Parts: sequence; C-alpha cells; structure tokens
Amino acid sequence: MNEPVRILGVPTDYGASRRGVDMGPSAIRYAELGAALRAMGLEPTDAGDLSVPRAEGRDPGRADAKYLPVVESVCTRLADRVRETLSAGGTPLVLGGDHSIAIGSLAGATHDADVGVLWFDAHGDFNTPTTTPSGNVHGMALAAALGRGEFGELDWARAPGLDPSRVALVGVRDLDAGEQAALRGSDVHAYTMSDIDDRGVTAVVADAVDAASGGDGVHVSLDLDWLEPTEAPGVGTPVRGGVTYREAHAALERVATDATVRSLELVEVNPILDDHNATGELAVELAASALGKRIL
Ligand code: HAR
Ligand code: MN
Ligand code: MN
Ligand code: MN
Repeated sequence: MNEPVRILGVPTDYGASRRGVDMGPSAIRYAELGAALRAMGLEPTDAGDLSVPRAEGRDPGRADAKYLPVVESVCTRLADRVRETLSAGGTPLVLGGDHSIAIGSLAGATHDADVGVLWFDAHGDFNTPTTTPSGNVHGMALAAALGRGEFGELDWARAPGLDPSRVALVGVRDLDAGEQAALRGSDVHAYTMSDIDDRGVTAVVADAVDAASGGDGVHVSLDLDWLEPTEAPGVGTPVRGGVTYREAHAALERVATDATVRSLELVEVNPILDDHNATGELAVELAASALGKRIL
C-alpha cells in the first residue's frame, strides 16, 4: 500500500432506489475513520467530498438506467481524483455513496495500470440496461466497468484495460437471471456464499486474491451489504445469509497480507436505515483491516 491514504467522499445515491446512501461519507467519518487510521500509524489526508446535485425533484430520465447523466458526471470527476491520487503515490480511500461510484473509482484506478478487482458484495452488480430489473445503476456497476453491453460504447464508464479474468466477486448470494447467465459466460471469478460455507472464507479469499493479483495491485470494492444484515443493518438492499463480523475481518485481513491494495472503496452505507451507525462503524473497522491493522 502507498501512503498517504487519501479519503475522497462521494455523497451520491443516484445509482440506488432508496435515498440515504448519500449520507454515507458523513456517517463513516463520524465513526472516526481518520482516528482509526492514525491509530495504526497511517497519516491519512481528507480531500473532502465531491459536489453532487440535490436529488429531490430531478427527473430519472431513461427507465433502464436511471439518472445516468448525473452518474456520469460524478464518476468522471471521481475518476480524475482517483487517478491524481495514485499518480501522486497515494492510496485512494473512496467513501460512498451507492455502488455506481465504483465505475468512477475503476476508471481512475485502471488508468495506465494493470489492476485486479476484489468485489465483496451480496449482489453481482452485473446487469446491463438490457437485463436490469430496476434501472438502478448500482446493480450494473461491475458490468459497466467491464464495458459489457451498451457500456462498451460509453467511454467514461469502461475502465481501460480491465481484464475480467482478474476480477473476483466474493460472497454473492442474490443474482438476477440475466446476471447469472452473464456471469456464467464471462471470465469473472465468482465465489458465492455456498463456496464460503464449503471451504471457509480465508480459503475462498486466498483464491480470489490469486485471481486478482499479478499486475500493479488490486482495487478493493466493499459493499457493506456483503455482511449479514444483523451486522450491517444500514444498507438499502439487505440480503440474508451474509458473512459474519469475524468472517468479514478475516477476509480483509487476508487481503491486507496477501494482496497489494492500491485503492479501496466503502459503499452502500445508509445512515437512515442504520442502527446507531453500526454499519458506519463496521465500515471503518473493515477499512482498517484491509489497510493492514494488526491485533498484535
Ligand atoms: N440486482 C438488483 C438490481 O439490479 C439489485 C442490485 C442491488 N444493489 C446493490 N448492489 N446494492 O450491490 O437492481
Ligand atoms: Mn454492490
Ligand atoms: Mn450489494
Ligand atoms: Mn483468472
């Protein structure tokens, strides 16, 4: 990992159907992200938040990719900030916001670099405008970064040089029919919760890290709905059967030891739905684990 860690807030919920994840960056900072990183000996800098227009009263536009022009504007600006941070030798720590922001993080992270991806999520985020049941861009973010379907023609969305065989999805348990077919036909490595049941989280994560490694490092995209909803209640699309608190730490501790973490994002924290910021606090703890926090 490079230093300093640079915190970039992206207070947007245009990619999601439920309002509130736009407050994620505040909740994660309120849970003392900066202090947690300083306690590990890091010296993070906080670049503040990108400016995102107010959502109330705005027209979603096309039904199969809602608010796409705003998503484009946010992601294009985020990509620039991520790219600048990396070229200055820093590690971007991006705070969402809904998962559509990963399109921007990945566009920035893959600029002139060979990057693998570790995508921790209950969902595949592998829909396209043709297969989406909701029109919500957060459910299409990984497909967009890989330039699948219509996204192949959108230069701002396709992450240059991102190789599907260096992308690993971990902990998936809720796929739409179209996503299931698309994932089966792609080179993306998808590890389900059943794989974690059978083999244990550390063995699965070791395989995912192997798949994603080999280039200049990995981008870690952590959707908090990856965890069991009793652990992470503050998410817009909870799915039962997620990883436990301890499994989540074990996974990210392994990422820290076995992978070269080049950039990290924490997404889908929804303070309106949360239980006294439990999910914001969890996001902070898991970021610390991913960035190398040791118990002893
Ligand atoms: N697959 C569904 C859709 O495309 C739900 C996506 C849900 N959301 C996320 N992404 N939080 O991980 O709408
Ligand atoms: Mn997601
Ligand atoms: Mn999800
Ligand atoms: Mn591979």
